[in-house]
Amino acid sequence: MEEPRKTTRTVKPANESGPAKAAKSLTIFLDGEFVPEGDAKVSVFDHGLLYGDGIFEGIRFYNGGVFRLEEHLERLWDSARSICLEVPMSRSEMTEALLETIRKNDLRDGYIRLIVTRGVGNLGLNPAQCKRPSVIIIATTVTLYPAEMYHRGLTVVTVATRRTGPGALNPAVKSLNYLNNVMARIEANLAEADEALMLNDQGCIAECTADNIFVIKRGEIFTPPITAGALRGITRSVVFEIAAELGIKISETDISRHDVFIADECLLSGTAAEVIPVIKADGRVIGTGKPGPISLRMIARFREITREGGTPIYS
Ligand code: PXG
Repeated sequence: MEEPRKTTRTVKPANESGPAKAAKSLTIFLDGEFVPEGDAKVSVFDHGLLYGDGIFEGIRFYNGGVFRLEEHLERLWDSARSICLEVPMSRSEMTEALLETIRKNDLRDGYIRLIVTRGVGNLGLNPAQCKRPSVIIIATTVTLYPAEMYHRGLTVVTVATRRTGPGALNPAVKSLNYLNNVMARIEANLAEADEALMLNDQGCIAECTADNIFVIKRGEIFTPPITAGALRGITRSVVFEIAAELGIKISETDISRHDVFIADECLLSGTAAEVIPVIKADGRVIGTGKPGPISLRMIARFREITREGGTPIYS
């Protein structure tokens, strides 16, 4: 019998990532100051904690350069505008704070979590009571899925928890309110799958809990449109660029579970997961059961692109 596969997605603090960094505490940017992680604390009256009222970005840096920083900041500001939150810094101040946080932690490759909460208010949910949003920046190392998962591929299951519809909370807003996705993640864990396929209210596939999805059929790539309930993933946009560069047709279209079952190949994209193949969905083997040729080319090119350029951290 096949061993149940452990789910391995974690973004660990640097001090858990290996003996070399074991003693090092992270330096966190918190409301304009750099503080040791032990002192980086927010109020119990912060509405980010009380109500999930806030927004965030997960950003990677590779080889001393921040990957697609402008796109991430643009999405952060869009999320802020959508929820009537004013980011208490300019874009250039944010960029400098972010780069300085990485420098203070002496990192060249890693992951940034940028969070803007509504800030301290009272116990009522009215954000008008909150005087000033809080900005938190954590720069750390990142633990990927183990390298073998990129060769072997992931398993996914469709979960009963539907992706929040745009009429409730638009999934394009990268808010601190991830309970919808957390519920889906719990279902995937219970089913011992690596990720959860989330459907929208119409029963079409929206995305996974922290990744966008692509299916490949007869040499073409298909992905759900943003209107199906997907986040406008930055990694997703890189997949579009690579497809164009490789001359592979890519289009946005509604995708059903059936389309995944009969696909030749399937891929997920996300900042932490990068581009990773899926080889099983709801117990059905996808294609040959091994990452296919387009997936492998996509992953290889993605790796190259991440190492070229990016916003320089140290010059
Ligand atoms: N869909 C959702 C719902 C997401 O939260 C993506 C797609 C991929 O977007 P990007 O821009 O990263 O290509 C996300 C990404 C993580 C993590 O650690 C990522 C996200 C949220 C929470 C954790 O991978 N967002």
